Amino acid sequence: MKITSMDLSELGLDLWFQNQADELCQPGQRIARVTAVDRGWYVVRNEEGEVPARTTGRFLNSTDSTMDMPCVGDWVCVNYDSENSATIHAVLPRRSYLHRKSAGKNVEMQMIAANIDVAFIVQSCHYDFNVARLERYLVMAGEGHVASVLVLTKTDLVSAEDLEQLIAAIRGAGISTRIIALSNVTGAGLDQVIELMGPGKTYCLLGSSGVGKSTLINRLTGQDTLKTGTVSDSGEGRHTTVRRQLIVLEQGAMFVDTPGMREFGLFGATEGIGECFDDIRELALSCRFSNCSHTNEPGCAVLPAIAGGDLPSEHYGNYVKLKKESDLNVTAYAEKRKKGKPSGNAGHSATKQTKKQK
Ligand SMILES: Nc1nc2c(ncn2[C@@H]2O[C@H](COP(=O)(O)OP(=O)(O)OP(=O)(O)O)[C@@H](O)[C@H]2O)c(=O)[nH]1
Ligand SMILES: [Mg+2]
Ligand SMILES: [Zn+2]
Repeated sequence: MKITSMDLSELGLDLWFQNQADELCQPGQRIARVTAVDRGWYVVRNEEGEVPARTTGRFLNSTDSTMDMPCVGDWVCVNYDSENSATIHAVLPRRSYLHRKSAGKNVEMQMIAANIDVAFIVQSCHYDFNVARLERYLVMAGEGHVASVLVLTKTDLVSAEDLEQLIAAIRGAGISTRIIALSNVTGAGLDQVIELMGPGKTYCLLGSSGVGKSTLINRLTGQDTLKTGTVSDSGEGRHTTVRRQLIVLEQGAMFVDTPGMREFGLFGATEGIGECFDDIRELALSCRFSNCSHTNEPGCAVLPAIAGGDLPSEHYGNYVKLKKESDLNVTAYAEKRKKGKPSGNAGHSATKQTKKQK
């Protein structure tokens, strides 16, 4: 059915999603965007405002993976049951997504957010900084077709020299992603975030607890929209943010705040790894054997680059580690599904699930 949605463009709706909606939404249903998720409850927003929503039993029966469930940023077909409640009937295919394997041995896959234009990968200059973890986030974003910007917060707590060293460590690892260093306290660097924001665009903040994700959004809204929490003496956050939430700023940009996560796994991230480690990918093209493992093969182009200092060995080590982990998790997940215990899906399968509903 045809749905007019001029105003929804301010929430990020464009022709691509509109076409999916025309196909998937049934007569009487409308398009809305999921702006919050909290244990089985949702909040959806359209041109008129936000209302709480639930999924239908039929929708639940048609999903076979936690990743098919609506997540923040999703576009959905909804019925407005009354002025202040709605039911979700279908999730439109995702153009981009952020997903992860939760920490630990279990193979649980989880959607973090959907239809994100840019991921702000946030680390604090004070205690939290870790290049290998930055790379892990970069791979996750690249895999889901989300562009990345690195944000270093709390510059007010370190010296200019310390900050320079952190940036040098990032560049030294071969990461060329844009870096914004800022202080939520003094406001220095915030203009660079504001400059980057575009109307109708959706940004997602990712990073450990306590790095200042919610504080940054509060700075941008100019109000205490979100709850923030103090950190321990060692800089550890207290997991103040507990739900994922999409905030629409007055300037027109949208921000997804997420609960802090320190450990998370990757799965099926071959494309994201290739993108983040494109220096290694490029070198490997010159290896004599196309299936070179870069461990002991003759004619390997990667090993001499490491030996010669052109390729930082930590950067390479992290590449090997992430690749192995991602492949292992895909295998473990496939095994689990074979045993008939579905709980996630190694792709963004909203397409499959919504098609099935038709
Ligand atoms: N000095 C300094 N403190 C900051 C800065 N940004 C945030 N903080 C403080 O750091 C603490 C944690 O900030 P939050 O915004 O709650 O951190 P968060 O990343 O949202 O944490 P979670 O919700 O737990 O994931 C708060 O006490 C903030 O006031 C900054 O740039 N400089
Ligand atoms: Mg927070
Ligand atoms: Zn090689």
